[in-house]
Amino acid sequence: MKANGFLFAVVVVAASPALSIASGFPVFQITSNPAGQMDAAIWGDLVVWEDYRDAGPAIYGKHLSTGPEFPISTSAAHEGDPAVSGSVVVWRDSRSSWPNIYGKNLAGGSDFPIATSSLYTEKPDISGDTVVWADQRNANWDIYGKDLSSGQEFQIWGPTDPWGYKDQRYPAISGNLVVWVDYRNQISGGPPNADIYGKDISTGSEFAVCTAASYQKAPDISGNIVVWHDYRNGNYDIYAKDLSSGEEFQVTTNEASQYNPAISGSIVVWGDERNGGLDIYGKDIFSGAEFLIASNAGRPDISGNTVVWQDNRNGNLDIYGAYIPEPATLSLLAIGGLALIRRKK
Ligand SMILES: [Ca+2]
Ligand SMILES: [Ca+2]
Ligand SMILES: [Ca+2]
Ligand SMILES: [Ca+2]
Repeated sequence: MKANGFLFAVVVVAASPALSIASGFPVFQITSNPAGQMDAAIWGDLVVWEDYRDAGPAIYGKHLSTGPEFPISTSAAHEGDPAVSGSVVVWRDSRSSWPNIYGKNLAGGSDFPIATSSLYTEKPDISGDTVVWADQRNANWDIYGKDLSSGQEFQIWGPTDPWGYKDQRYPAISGNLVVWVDYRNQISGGPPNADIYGKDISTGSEFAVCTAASYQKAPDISGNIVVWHDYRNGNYDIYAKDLSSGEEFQVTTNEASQYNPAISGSIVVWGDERNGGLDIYGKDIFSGAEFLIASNAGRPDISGNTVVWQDNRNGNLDIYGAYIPEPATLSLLAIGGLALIRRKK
């Protein structure tokens, strides 16, 4: 069903670029503190973010269904870049001088260290019990992981792998599939190049996701679908690949920049400069419906049909959210929009 739906979506996208909904959706405010709240991540109804209300940037969170906001980690050091899966929140933490990876299970217990490399670590992501991050312990960037249930740390791509001595960064994980930005094909003195590679950590098999010319960066993954931003056209667009079929397709074609995508199920969201400033757009890759979510906003994340982002409408950064209508409703809205366009001719 998924493969069929996906092929259908590709046909619709290719044939009907006019499918768009420009009105946006009703949004709701998640934080109101006058300090800055940014870099939100969401899993289910749990939203977490980096928060500047305390002396040192901290991690706060909120259950959308119950509220209110609550502190998660508030050491005097800098905590940032959170990710969440289930009740476990992970983040980058500078309490022991170098930025390390810490976590907390909101179901009980206090902060615990996950990675304490003696050099930089960054960009944690989590799916179930598995945490992944980028790690400079080998004097270049590699990808490491840890099974929180066993406490076992493992190398996902590192110095003993082909091209492991070059940089691998910005991992994302969904189930057993880890994807990352890989500089193995960057030729010294050659044109800028970064690619997306991945690994199934249950089988150990590695695979290329995209090795097109120029930059492919900022991957995210949901199920078998990987999204990233891509500079092959001379401006940033969002691309995607279905790892089960091997089919790659272009999500955005607008000549302005679209970047930093996040995906959940069939919904992709991203930052978009087509209107001059930075807005958040989304697309249901099954129906092909593309829609404006919020203006003057950035860094979206999505779980199910709930999108969250950082928003400067109050003169300081707050976290806002919106619920994306069901794909069937989106399709009807998009078809209605297309009918209106046709009537004007
Ligand atoms: Ca490396
Ligand atoms: Ca490339
Ligand atoms: Ca573009
Ligand atoms: Ca604020």
